[in-house]
Amino acid sequence: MGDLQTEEYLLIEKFISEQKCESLLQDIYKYKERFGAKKISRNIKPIPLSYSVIDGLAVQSHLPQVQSLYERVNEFINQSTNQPLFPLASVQVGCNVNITEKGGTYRWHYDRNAVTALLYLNEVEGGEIEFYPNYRVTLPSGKFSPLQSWIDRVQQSPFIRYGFGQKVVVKPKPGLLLVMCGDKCLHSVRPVLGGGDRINIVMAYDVTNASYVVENQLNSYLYSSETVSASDPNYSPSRDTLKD
Ligand SMILES: O=C(O)CCC(=O)C(=O)O
Ligand SMILES: [Fe+2]
Repeated sequence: MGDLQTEEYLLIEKFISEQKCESLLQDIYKYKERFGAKKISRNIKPIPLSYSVIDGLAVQSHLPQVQSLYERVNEFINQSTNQPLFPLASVQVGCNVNITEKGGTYRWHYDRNAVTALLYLNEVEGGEIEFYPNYRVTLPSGKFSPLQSWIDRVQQSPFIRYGFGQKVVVKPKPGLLLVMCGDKCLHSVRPVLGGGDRINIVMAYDVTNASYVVENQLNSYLYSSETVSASDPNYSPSRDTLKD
């Protein structure tokens, strides 16, 4: 097995079997039929954020199979890192199911947390994840400062990405697990072109007691349909959130 410190990211085929994927998909569809999923749509350029999410609170109370995978993947990751990682303190954010319909995409971003595991449950046309492993130039002063936002914006421009980045493209497949340093690895999802909804489980981990300056703003941006400031809080934390 690879080591996350030296490998930059890990890609594990058949982390779970096709039957297990089927069983998870059935649970997810049943949940969605009964309770629905929150549709998130933010018109960002060049790639909008357009998908539906079942958040960690719903996972914890209604999707025990998904919740136990969050724990199993945690154990797996801790075999390949020096520093032990934990589920996020925020249950809502820790483990999500993303459902991306035809035409849906996920904008360029970094995650707030250190390590993210993406478990794909099915295959669709399009919907590839694109990422630049360990691409981010991070300031020692922290991930959420205004200067860091500026660096992130510059690094996200196509010119800098094409010139300096080493892009990896991964096509979703049932049972495929991708583990990456989500806060260092710039990533986005290409449009889903057909073949049904793209469904994956997004599992977030971090060192113990990790806290995020952008927490509240980012949560309403990612998990609610309410109107938030036009800019992306991952990149531009407002003065208010910086005071926390
Ligand atoms: O669905 C994917 O492949 C990536 C999703 C993602 O980056 C996220 O939810 O933070
Ligand atoms: Fe992400």
